[in-house]
Amino acid sequence: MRLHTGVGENGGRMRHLGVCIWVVVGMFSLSFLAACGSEDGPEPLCLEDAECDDGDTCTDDICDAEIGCRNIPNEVVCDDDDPCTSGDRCSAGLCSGRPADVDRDGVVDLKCGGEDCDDRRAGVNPQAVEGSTQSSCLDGLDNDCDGLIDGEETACAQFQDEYADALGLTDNSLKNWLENLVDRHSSLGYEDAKEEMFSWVDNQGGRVQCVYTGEWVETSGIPVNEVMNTEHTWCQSWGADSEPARSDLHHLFPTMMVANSVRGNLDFGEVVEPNWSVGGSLRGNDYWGYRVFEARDEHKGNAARAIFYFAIRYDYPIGARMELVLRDWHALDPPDEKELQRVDNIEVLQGNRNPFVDRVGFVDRISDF
Ligand SMILES: [Ca+2]
Ligand SMILES: [Ca+2]
Ligand SMILES: [Ca+2]
Ligand SMILES: [Ca+2]
Repeated sequence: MRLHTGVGENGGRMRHLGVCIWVVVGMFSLSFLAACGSEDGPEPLCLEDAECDDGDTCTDDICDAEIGCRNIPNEVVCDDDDPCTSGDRCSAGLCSGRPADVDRDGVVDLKCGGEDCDDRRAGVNPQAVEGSTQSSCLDGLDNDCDGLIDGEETACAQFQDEYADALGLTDNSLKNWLENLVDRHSSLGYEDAKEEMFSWVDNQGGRVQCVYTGEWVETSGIPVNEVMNTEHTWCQSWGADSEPARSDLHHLFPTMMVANSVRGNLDFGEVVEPNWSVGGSLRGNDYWGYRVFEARDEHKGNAARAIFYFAIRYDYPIGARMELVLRDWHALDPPDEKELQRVDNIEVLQGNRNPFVDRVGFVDRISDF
């Protein structure tokens, strides 16, 4: 807050006084000078709200010429700079939030002093029961936060499948195990892969949907390239330009030609300044000013799992910035029935599955792709 004397800051008042003095010198008595001075009234203590800025988000700064600056507490959204709070708001002039419970399952995150071992998944916390359902035993997650995963839980012993031998593996040992598993992939070749994708894998009653824009195209086979074509989620220029990667359906998706070229070979990211947007997908700069592509919400997880699969299958690293984003997308948009059906269909065609669709918890057990 600044103090305002009025002296030298009030150009209008000084000019007014100057006019009065000129009149006095030319024609009238000193008593008139006194009258001119009194016309000004008391000096204003401030002139505009900007002068009253106290640098505090939690106050509204208002200039009142008679009282001076007033900084009135408000209740706006703010940021208290504490990663362990959420929903920060101003109250009584201070910014504060609730203890972090990002997934809103009522349990505070482990790293913030609570007991939620996974604050991105509401179904994972100490109150969950691992073993109560088959899916809780076959998701690769420690659903009840007790340190035991799937088949390591006594209650899950009856549910075992082809991933049972990966229990307890992490990082490179898990990567290698998964690479050996997905290696049993027989390539269809590019033309046949596209034909299968448009005519069967992603064909719903004679129509195929663009994964980025949500637009539908009527087709029974490979559509006209200028309308709809094939998105390589792991871009061809990143290493998917040769076989069998080029025709591996686990990372190929139907997209409108325009959306495909807008994505180009951009990294995935969270767009804060969009310069293109259709159907929820965005292109533009991210928070750090990098140009990125953001898939619409219903495809975020699918895109993330396609990238994780490709990195394992063909032994490529994922850039650190994009990997962070994809981990969030993977948790926020878990596999649904449609995605599982797609993996089933592709397994029929090329003989392997995407393990990150089958076991969402595998991603958490690999600290660096
Ligand atoms: Ca929580
Ligand atoms: Ca949780
Ligand atoms: Ca589990
Ligand atoms: Ca457990």
